[in-house]
Amino acid sequence: MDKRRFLAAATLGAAALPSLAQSPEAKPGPRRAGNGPTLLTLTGAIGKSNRGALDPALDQLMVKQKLSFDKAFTFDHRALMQLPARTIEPTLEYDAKPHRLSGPLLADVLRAAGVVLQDRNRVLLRAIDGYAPGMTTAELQRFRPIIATHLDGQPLPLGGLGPLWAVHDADRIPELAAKPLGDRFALCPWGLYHIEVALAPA
Ligand SMILES: Nc1nc2c(c(=O)[nH]1)N[C@H]1C(S)=C(S)[C@@H](COP(=O)(O)O)O[C@H]1N2
Ligand SMILES: [Mo]
Repeated sequence: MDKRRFLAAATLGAAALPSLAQSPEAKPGPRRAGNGPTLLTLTGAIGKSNRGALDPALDQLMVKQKLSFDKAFTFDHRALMQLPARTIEPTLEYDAKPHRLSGPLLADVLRAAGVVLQDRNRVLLRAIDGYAPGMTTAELQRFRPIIATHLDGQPLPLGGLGPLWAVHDADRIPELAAKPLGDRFALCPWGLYHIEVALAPA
């Protein structure tokens, strides 16, 4: 039971608990990692799944962006918050100021979906606007991006850089810090919602 539901149950009193326990709303969905809307869907070479195939009728954004999959692993905000969080403080190109960003490492998100990265893997990080940079396993290990959920302590908003932003600590990665500010974040999609784990041709 989450805190909000716990408080609601406490307000209603103990007598309300049996019916609350029976309401469909109170039951965790069998295929869901949490109770909130899915924020991130992983497809491709994943080792675990908690949802089935793309629904051509209802998965409208994914249909428009021509995704196709027969299974996926999804995270809601809470499932992402349950992974160990890392904080980085890169200077952002948008205002040339350092900002505190926190969230799980992309590597840990992949691991939670049962991905075992090999040298010839590529991950495609797809954003809501269709921007979809690919990263090789080597780049992933060099840049160690996080899936940021918070900026300066506030949840990242949809409409801004969120709800998720794959971003790295550019100031502390010499190969990136050597570039002009405007060239450091090309592999950092804001509005990230889908990750495809691909196997490069051998
Ligand atoms: N969702 C999304 N993320 C993005 C981009 C984009 O077009 N869409 N552009 C990338 C590039 S090429 C750069 S240099 C930086 C800044 O681009 P932006 O001003 O479009 O955010 O964000 C990166 N992340
Ligand atoms: Mo760019």
